Amino acid sequence: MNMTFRWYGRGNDTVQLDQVKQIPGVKGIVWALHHKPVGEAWGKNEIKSEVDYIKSFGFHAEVVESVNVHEAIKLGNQDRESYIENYKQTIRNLGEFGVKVICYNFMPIFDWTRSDLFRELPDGSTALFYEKEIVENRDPKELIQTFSSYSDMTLPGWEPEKIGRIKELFDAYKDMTEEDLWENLRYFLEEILPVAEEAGIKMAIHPDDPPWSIFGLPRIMTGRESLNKLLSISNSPSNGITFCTGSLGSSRSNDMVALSAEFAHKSPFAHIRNVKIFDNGDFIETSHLTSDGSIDIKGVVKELSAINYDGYVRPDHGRHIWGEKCRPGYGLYDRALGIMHLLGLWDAFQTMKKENH
Ligand code: DNO
Repeated sequence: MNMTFRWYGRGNDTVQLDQVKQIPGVKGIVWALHHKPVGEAWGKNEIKSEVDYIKSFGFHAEVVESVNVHEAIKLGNQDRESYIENYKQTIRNLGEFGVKVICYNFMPIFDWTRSDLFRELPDGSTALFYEKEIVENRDPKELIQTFSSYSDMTLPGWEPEKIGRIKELFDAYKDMTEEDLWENLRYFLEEILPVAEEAGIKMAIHPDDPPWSIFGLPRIMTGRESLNKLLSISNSPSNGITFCTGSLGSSRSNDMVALSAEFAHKSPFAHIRNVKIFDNGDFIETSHLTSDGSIDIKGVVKELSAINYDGYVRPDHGRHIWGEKCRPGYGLYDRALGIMHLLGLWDAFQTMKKENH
């Protein structure tokens, strides 16, 4: 496995790359041009500048998370064509600078959703929390306002420009069914996959987080059935999955060890993190340790080791520990602990495999 670390860019992250450099085993930085408005093509000069900077620390810059998909494409609007053209241009430009994987998602309006960014855990640290009751009864506008005004660092997926358009967006999705959304995803993929193949890039769809419908909006990347359906759209080697244990795993109906066995080989990128699910369906993010949450992280890494997984992996959201002030879920300390845990498991499983041969 090719260990990576997500970073939000110069002046846009509390974590610096010389700090990441001191985490053992990290080979690459997962990046994006976070200042680009969704839908605009990424230019070569701006890509080069970011890639050069990342490489100057000795990291590779082969994974981009995310190139976000404009709502017009998800809605299947007439003006989707120009946004798809821009997306293709971005793919080509990223390919020129050695990018191998692009993570994207197809969630209407909202990306990842939580009710609380700093819920206290029993050990005094804080983490992202999802309280069903609150999310289901809250006005989505209020939620978006809270999250987008959290700090001067925009949370990905909660860009303030959405606030002004929220009513218009909800109206646009009013009659959309899951089938319609699938159809728009299929259309998008059929357009972009040949371009991605030519550019040597794998597209890796991120599952919905949480993997169920919120605010009455359709959500389609939710579990085993949807992953199979996605793969059935095209057998292009560029049609892949971002295997996110925490997103899929916040639903009890998803057995993450079984899903790793089935889908790891179609997942060029994996996000590995743990969540603890409560009896009423609420969930909180925890440390990466299996015993701290509801997901068998050890079992997932064992499956990855079984196929000598050579895709990119990153620890996902960590807790906020030791008083660190950071982007919610994206501090240095707990993700560094997560990396050491994942690499420790990996080393142990790989060694056992060799000894058994
Ligand atoms: C949240 C992330 C998501 C993810 C996108 C991928 O922390 O897991 O925002 O990057 O959904 O497109």
